[in-house]
Amino acid sequence: MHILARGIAPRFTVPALFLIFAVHYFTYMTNKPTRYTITSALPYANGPVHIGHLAGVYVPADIYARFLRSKGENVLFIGGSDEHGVPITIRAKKEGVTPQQIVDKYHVQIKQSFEELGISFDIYSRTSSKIHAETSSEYFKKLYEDGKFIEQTSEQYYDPKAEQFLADRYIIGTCPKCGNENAYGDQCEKCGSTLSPSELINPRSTLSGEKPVMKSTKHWFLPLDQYEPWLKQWILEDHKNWKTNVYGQCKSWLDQGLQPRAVTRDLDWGVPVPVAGAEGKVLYVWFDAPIGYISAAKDYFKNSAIKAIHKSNTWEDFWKKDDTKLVHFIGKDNIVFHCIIFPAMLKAEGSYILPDNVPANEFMNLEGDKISTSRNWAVWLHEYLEEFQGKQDVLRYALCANAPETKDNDFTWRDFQARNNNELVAIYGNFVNRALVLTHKYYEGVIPALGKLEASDEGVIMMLKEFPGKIAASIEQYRFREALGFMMDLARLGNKYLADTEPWKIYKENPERVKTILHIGLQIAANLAIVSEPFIPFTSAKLFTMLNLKANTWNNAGTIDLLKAGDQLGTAELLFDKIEDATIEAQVKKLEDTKQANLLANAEVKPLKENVSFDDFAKMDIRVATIIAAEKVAKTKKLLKLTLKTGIDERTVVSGIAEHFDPEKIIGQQVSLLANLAPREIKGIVSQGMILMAEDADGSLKFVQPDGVVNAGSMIG
Ligand code: B3M
Ligand code: ZN
Repeated sequence: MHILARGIAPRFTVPALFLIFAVHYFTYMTNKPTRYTITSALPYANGPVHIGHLAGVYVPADIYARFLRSKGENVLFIGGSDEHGVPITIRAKKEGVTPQQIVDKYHVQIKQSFEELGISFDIYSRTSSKIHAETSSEYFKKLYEDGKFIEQTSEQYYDPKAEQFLADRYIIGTCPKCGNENAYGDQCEKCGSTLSPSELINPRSTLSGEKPVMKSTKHWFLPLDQYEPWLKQWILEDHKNWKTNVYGQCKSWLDQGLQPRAVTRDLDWGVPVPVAGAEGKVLYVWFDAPIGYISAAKDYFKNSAIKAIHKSNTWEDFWKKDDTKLVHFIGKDNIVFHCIIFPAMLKAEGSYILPDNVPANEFMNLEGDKISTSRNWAVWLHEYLEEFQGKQDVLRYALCANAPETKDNDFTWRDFQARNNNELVAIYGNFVNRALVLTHKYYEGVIPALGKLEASDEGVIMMLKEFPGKIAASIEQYRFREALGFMMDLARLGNKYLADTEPWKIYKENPERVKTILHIGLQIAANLAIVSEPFIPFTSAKLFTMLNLKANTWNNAGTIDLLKAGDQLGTAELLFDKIEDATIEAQVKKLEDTKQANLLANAEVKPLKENVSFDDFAKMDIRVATIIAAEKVAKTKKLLKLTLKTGIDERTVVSGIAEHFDPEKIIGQQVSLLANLAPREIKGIVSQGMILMAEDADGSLKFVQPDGVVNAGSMIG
């Protein structure tokens, strides 16, 4: 009133003031959603989940959801199994079971392992459910009736032997972009290009291995080209704030120009196309799967008790109201589907909101190699949970600390060990343990009162105040690694505070001072319990119990009012323990065994050469020789000059093994020498003979040598 009376009132009319208010209110509303719909990619239910999925999608999504809930926001966090698509039918065929049996098995396994890792879905649904069949079917029908599709009959590959059209992964051939001979009809896994079956060179059916024929079939297409101008505006202009990897991929798709995209397939596994004349056809898996997010919300709200948690909202509030913020968590291979195709579907339907952001991650590699299900090159979640019981948070922490947010990253077991031992144990665990153990020791676990503050206390209290806001800002911008780093900095702050004030040293001479120090230390630990909850929820829960901390949320953090002097703490327990070298070595060994098994399985065995006569063989003089000197041939990469003792002479042999052996280390070794091979000049050196080598599947070389030392010159034959 005062301000109005003094300054503003004379210059602004009432309608103008209202306008200012309305604009502010509007910005407030647009900045601050009323509710959040958070989706995470629906994993195909044809195999277990691995660390790549977790680091890329589920760990960040869960951090985001937990953080928002801690802030008191109204959150619907959606997950579920993607149970359609060709990979599932192929797998079923291979195992001689039905597709339903495959998805039943993996849906249960995946759901359970997510639960054990603490991924806090409100609902984990599935796309083979009745509610999803209805929802996706109605969705298609609406677009169909509104004339949003184009109908096209075209020639497609057909396998006459299997009597089936060859969609997507039923067809393989050579990739036109990179030459990979085993590219799928929808994608080349080697170079990542999205393909259509007609682009494959030398196509073959994965069902019969035969060359397919062309046969005409009718399908429905979503004319993406019609949405191109709108998408260009919506993404390239209105969403410049999207992550650069996401924005960049979208831009490159849009720059290339969009084509109509078939949303139906000739298959017998999926949601039947709900229009006349579409017998034997189902919805394309990438049409029905994202609608799965919507079905999941419906599925969830079927249970009326649920509504209470969500402020009496309905599923529609989470999907159709403008003050709902929709965020899709996905991996980079799903960007086009979530940023271009699904938004076009939503736009075509007309009554749904669009994603506010799609913070896709890049890929997590494993020990320097791309994660691969077919090569079993992965750390599988269900195995981890079994082998590292009670260590869910260590995996969550290591994956977030190393998350592939801006570029592909590498998970190594050594890094995992270091994150645990040097960070969780040495910083977080150590700080909390010191604060609690000392309070138990000096005050029988009763929280001491805060006394007079010194400058160091005030400094720490001031810094503490900044943390919740700083961590929140990073999470809100999907910078989870950075947020995790700040969370750990708070533990560092606590650690340093205790190290600097040394309560254990001054307890005897100054017990009053120690009360203040431990009071503040415990309050920092309580703050840590709150702000670490999104990242390491199991640890946070333990810490809540140990501190006897009452339900407290993000909004209370940043102060030293979380705990009350005089309250009793719970028992102190170690939050983390050291992971020993032997544990890590066992995991590394497991991966090495996998690598070896893959090599053997894929080893190409050379075909047999033509027969030779015994006389031909007998002409060869093969004998044991001992290496007495070895050196690299100057200016070459591959050549070693060997001096061999052959029993009859000492001679020089030039051998192309320099990349495999250290010259100094092979002196004294015995080798097999083809001694009567005609001499040949190599790089100016006369080579008299050739030593025999065995080449392993991985290209490594080994000497062919007697299994014990024999006289140089001993004949082989
Ligand atoms: N099933 C694809 C994938 O795992 C997938 C995602 C669907 S999200 C709607 O890459
Ligand atoms: Zn390729």
